[in-house]
Amino acid sequence: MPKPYSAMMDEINGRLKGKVGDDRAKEIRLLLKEIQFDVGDYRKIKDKLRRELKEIETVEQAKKASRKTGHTKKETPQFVVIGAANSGKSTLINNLCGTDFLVADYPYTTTEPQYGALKHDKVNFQLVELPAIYEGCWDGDKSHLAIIHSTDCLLILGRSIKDFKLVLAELKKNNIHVKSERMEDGFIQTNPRTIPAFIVYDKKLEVMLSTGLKMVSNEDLETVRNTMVEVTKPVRIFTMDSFNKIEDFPIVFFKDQLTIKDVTKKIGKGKVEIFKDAIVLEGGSNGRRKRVGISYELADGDVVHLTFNK
Ligand SMILES: Nc1nc2c(ncn2[C@@H]2O[C@H](COP(=O)(O)OP(=O)(O)O)[C@@H](O)[C@H]2O)c(=O)[nH]1
Ligand SMILES: [Mg+2]
Repeated sequence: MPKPYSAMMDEINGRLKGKVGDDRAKEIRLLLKEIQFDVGDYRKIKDKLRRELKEIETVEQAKKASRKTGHTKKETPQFVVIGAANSGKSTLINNLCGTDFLVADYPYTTTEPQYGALKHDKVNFQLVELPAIYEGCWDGDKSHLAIIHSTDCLLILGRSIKDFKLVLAELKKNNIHVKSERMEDGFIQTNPRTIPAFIVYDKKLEVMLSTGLKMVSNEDLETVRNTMVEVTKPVRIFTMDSFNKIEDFPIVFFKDQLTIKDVTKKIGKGKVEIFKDAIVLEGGSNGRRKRVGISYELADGDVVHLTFNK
């Protein structure tokens, strides 16, 4: 005799309680096998379980894929902008990127992620607005959580301490930790996930938070842009031709201990094998000029000219 709907939901909720990630997926697969009927209420329950399973699989796949990549080669760090409803996410992105997202007085205006781009200090950034965060917002649908998992940085917005507490609690609940700047090696995707982040607050915020994260007022857009640079710590390397002409746009790296070898690799496949030597202008066009080898360590703003054998 099949169980009634409510009894079945109780059993399912009991069995899934406290289970997350792969464990939860495993239990759902078991449940799907065990529930033999696939009509009426059973169909509804199974569809719900199938949907959730798919969402969990999406997140887990994103996690695994990002773990495999290790060092990212990207030149455009992505900031996901998160915050409670009406915390000014769309307004901030519009102001920073010159986009035209819908800004509205009523909450939950943004139901799909929205994208914007900006360039500051010769670094490109991508901004993504996620729909408003509320308590338990990622308990069911995991697709937005997957976006957070695979992003490089977070920009956390709020108008009150309550807003921030909510966002920080939801992140914590979902095993996402925040830190004040990127990892030494770039935007490495760790497990559990630690993401560089900073906070943008409304000037009316009465007290400060002690999160260890940088905090910037939403009225000070220039500082918001500068903080995006500080958090991601770009190493901008300018190349120079044989006539001492320096390129306007740098090659941008996001890792510490960058060497001439990294730049050589970036310039082309097989270039490391034919590398001869390099001229470096330390810190820019007026910097000290020196001839260096392939393992020479570069710093932000250095100018290089590479020479190859052949
Ligand atoms: N007081 C105040 N209102 C703001 C600020 N930023 C946006 N708003 C207003 O708050 C409402 C929601 O803004 P919106 O950018 O759509 O917030 P979102 O839901 O987080 O994307 C709109 O009426 C905005 O005009 C701010 O910094 N301070
Ligand atoms: Mg919005």
